[in-house]
Amino acid sequence: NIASDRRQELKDPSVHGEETPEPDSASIAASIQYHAEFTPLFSPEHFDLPKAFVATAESVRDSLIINWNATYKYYEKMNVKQAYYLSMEYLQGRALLNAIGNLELSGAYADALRKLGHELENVAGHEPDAALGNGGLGRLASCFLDSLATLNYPAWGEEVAENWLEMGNPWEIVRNDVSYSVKFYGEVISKPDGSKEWTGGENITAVAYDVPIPGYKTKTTINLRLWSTKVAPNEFDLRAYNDGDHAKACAALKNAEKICYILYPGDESIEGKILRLKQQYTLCSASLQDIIAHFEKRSGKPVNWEKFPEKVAVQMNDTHPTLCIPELIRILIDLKGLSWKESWDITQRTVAYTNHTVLPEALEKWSLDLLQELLPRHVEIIRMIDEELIRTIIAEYGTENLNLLQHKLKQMRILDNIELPDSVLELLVKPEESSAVDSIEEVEVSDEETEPTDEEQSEEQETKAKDVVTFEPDPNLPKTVRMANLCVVGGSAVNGVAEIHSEIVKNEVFNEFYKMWPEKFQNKTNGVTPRRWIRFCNPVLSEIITKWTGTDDWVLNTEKLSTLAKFSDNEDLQSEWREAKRINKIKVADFIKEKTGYIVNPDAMFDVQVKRMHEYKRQLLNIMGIVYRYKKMKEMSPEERKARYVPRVCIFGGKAFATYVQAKRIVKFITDVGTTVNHDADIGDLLKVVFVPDYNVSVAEVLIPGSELSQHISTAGMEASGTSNMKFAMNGCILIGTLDGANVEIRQEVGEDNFFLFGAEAHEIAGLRKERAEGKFIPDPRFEEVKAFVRNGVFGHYNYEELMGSLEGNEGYGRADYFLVGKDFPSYVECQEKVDEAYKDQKRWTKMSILNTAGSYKFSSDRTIREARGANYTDETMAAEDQELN
Ligand code: B1H
Repeated sequence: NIASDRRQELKDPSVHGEETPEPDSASIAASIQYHAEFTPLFSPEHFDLPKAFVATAESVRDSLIINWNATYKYYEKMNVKQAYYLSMEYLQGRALLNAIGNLELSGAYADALRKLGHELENVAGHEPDAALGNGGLGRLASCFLDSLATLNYPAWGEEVAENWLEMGNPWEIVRNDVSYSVKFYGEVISKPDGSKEWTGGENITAVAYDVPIPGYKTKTTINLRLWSTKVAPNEFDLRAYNDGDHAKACAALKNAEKICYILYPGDESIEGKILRLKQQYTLCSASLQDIIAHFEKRSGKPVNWEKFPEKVAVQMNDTHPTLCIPELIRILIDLKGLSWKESWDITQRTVAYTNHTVLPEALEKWSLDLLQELLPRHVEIIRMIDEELIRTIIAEYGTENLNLLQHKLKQMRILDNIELPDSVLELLVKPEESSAVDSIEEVEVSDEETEPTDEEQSEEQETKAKDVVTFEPDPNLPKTVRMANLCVVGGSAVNGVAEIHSEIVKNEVFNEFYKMWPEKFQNKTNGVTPRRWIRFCNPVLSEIITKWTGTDDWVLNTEKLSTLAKFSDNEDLQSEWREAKRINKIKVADFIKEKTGYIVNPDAMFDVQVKRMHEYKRQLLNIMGIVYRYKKMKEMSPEERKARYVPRVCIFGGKAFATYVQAKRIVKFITDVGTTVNHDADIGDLLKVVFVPDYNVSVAEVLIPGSELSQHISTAGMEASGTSNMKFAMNGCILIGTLDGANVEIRQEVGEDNFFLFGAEAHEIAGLRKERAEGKFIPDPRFEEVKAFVRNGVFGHYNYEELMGSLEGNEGYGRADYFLVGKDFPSYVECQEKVDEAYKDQKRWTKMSILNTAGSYKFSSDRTIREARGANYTDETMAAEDQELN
């Protein structure tokens, strides 16, 4: 196919005009020296490591800029459809080794730096970890950029930047000529010709900072555009300044800049909420203005707006960039003069939405009042979209059965608990019947999204005869805007991130929408880049894989990994495989010593759970299991202990959201258990418990290659996908986990025998919670024993009542063991005993490990991106492009 062949041309340097000579170590050394001298960020005295890092990064950046300019020149020439990935988060991690690895210049850079007196590895270690995100959602965005560049697809990432670097960032390039004004507050004025103008308020300027993203073994280098905020030119109050009121004069300055001070403000306070909303809107407004300006430039005059969805695709990474829907409509109507109908149609065809969570508390809702104040014009537009939706629902279900209609509206409307527009009310009530619709009564529809939405049951609910129906809002409930509903309605597609998750999205969370628009719903199982997550973070294993698969082609075509399976019993491979793991474990042991002071034995099993701290991820189940193990060990004779247990190092890591108290209690509990167990002379190397501080991408790159058992133990149905599970499997770790998220597919691929499965399944959870709530759950005695042990103060006298109580549902602890730690505890500890058994047989364990790497090939983000492109970049799009070019 011609268009895709053209994409491939980018790999060929000749398409970029003059051949640039491949740099050698001498020219690289000269370039590094040049940057140390002429583009310094430090004083000139010593060429020490921080300085060597910056100068090296600047020299790499030069190479990237050449490819990057060529890439976009080519995309302009071809006038390709461009994908924009809008994300509030990118967890890029370090870039240096990744970039020179992609450029295939690792050897040359190592030589060059050696000439200058440094080791590449040490220089690279001085790069700060770019953590513009929280967890999986942000890291996924970064893996996608890597795959998009590697596969030579025209794409562009956008986000608002946190002001995260104290030393300056050698990778980003400020574009002072690319800036847009972003407005907050103000008012909407209706003009005589019927058009609207949003004026006044507070204006800030968003400035573009670009970061080049290189692909692997290709010249294609795409862009990550970060938006920084500064005060708008006429907002600085010079008169106040001159009059000596510096505080007043500087207020606008601070106000603009604080949007980028922190990644995610704690949102308990109203100030935190406003700041977060400003961040989201800044991303959406600056990006949409930028995307539209670029489209207009390419389109020439007069602009053919009809073509917009053929040239632009906007993918929203969760609901955080939802405001790009009303923002696109606002620009098209208010600034470009299109009609509502045209603008709404263009928007729906341009935008698509990825859902990453089904947790009710994580589905974003904004207070209508807050939105109204900050973005009054957008609220008008959202009301129009809501009305459009209501009309669609009425067209679909009629007005005969008002109970049914009320139920549908309650589930689907974007505006929650807000009166129907008058024009709609008129449709519902024939004048003589008007009294039937004014009394207030709640229809009995449960909001519990985890409840089984058995088809029959829900149909029955919908049609349950009711005497009176009301469409009036409840004055006691808040008026909110449901961002996920807006995304589903405003976009052309909705996807979940693993098969089981996409099923839950269709059958539970957005079931009403699914019934109306089944064709909108898709699955795109997550993936991770095999460059960063095998090739670069695990060079020893990579060498073995290349040797045994006969080529290094697996880095691009991970299907080749599956050929390892046929050697899984081979003794030579097995011993090389174990040796590689040991080398990586020693690195982990050194790292633990450096960060925590604990000394761990590299011959023990390394058992790891690293991820955001969250109750549904059940770090609490893991640590309760460890406490059980510890208690049993203490009850045994030394001989029995030794015979029964495999020495283990249990490693935890992860951050909690700033205001998440329960998550922090769990961290405290883990470190307290570590303090007791690690100093217990009876136990010695048989059990160590370590909490690694400051978990981030760089820490993951050390821990994952050196892990053996990896825990993915969320309450079934709650983890949308997980992505570290994929990274661990790729690196030959064996997973212990529930049937949740991508675990389900990983187990399918690596084989049941090579996955430690336990716990209740997703379809059982609602019933089990009900049983708990009714007091019918009988806890396992082993679980009772562990709680009592903790309460006895074995791990110190921190108030463990809050934690233990939450597992019982005592008065005052809210949802009784909502995450079912108690329920899954027995099957978890029994499964852990099987893990010990398996580990004792090192041949068996190594085979399982090899089969995990071999079976992980599906989880490359290249596969995810190819699937997404298949859905988006249709044959028609390509045919249109080809026609345009001919
Ligand atoms: C995921 C989030 C998330 N889902 C709100 N949702 C945030 C929600 O700052 N916020 O407000 C930040 C992040 N993150 C994760 O996405 C899922 O829990 C994982 O299961 C999934 O693998 C990952 C990528 O799809």
